[in-house]
Amino acid sequence: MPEFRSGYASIIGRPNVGKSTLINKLVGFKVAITVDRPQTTRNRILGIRDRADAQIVYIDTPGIHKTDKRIFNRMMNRAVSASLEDVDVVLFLIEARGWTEQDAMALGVLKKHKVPAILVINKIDRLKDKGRLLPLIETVGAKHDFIEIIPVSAKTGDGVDALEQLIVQKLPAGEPIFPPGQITNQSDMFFAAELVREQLSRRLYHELPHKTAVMIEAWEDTPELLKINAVIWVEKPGQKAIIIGNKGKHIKQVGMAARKELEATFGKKVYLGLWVKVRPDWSENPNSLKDLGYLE
Ligand SMILES: Nc1nc2c(ncn2[C@@H]2O[C@H](COP(=O)(O)OP(=O)(O)OP(=O)(O)O)[C@@H](O)[C@H]2O)c(=O)[nH]1
Ligand SMILES: [Mg+2]
Repeated sequence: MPEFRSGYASIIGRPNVGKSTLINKLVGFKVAITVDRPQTTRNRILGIRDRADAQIVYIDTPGIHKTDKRIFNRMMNRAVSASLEDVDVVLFLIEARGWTEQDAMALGVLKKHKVPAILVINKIDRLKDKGRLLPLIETVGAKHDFIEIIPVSAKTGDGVDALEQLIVQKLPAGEPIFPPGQITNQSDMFFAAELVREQLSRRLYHELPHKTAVMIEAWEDTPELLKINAVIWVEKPGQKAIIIGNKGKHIKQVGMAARKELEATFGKKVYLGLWVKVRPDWSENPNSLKDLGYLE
């Protein structure tokens, strides 16, 4: 019998490259929400994968973006840096369609940490001409001393088993870090709030500002029914009107879709009450960020 291995693998890269989609595929369960817009993930999320020969603790992180003075943006980039400390391997994600300025900035963050990194080229399902992969591998491979380069599709799962195999080889021998069977470090309440935020972002993609948050205010769990009251925070009154929509149309759609997701996740009937509240500058208020579970 080969020795059991265990360790941490961080997933980093610019916003929207597919980090959260990849962690879900690698873990085999949905642990992170995914939306086709940048800056969806706001904090570090663990996804734990148990194999017969290894336990891999994946860390999903917010997309690396230009830092400014705003607490909210700094908080996200800090979550990335924290995810590069004491990990065994990093998955550095880019998209198959090419290298961008934002990728260069993300690589700059990786370079500040002495940690072995695998270059993962994602979204290869979208690539019509596979011949473009080789030149990309060559140019990006020259920018950093990656230990491996692997093309995948987080969406279809193409290449993901091979990636997992590579990761396991980079882990040290050791006992499981988490009790086998534990999938994530997030609380049910935090994940429920994330599921509401996911539906909100997906449905109001064009209209919605980035600065919305979801706060669970009441949580009552019985064997038959999970009762949740949640408040959507926005920063301006106009944003509240958009989320509610004409005769409550938008918020009803979001509520219905989120309830379905919640019922599938928790395996029981769910009542979901949603309210919208204006809370100016919540994203610049450390106490709010703590209440929302974004600041550790
Ligand atoms: N076609 C295709 N789409 C993908 C793939 N991986 C991710 N996507 C899509 O890309 C979009 C962004 O995916 P996310 O997983 O949320 O990206 P992220 O890197 O976590 O984004 P942030 O959290 O904002 O940094 C979503 O619409 C995904 O469905 C892939 O392999 N192929
Ligand atoms: Mg994400």
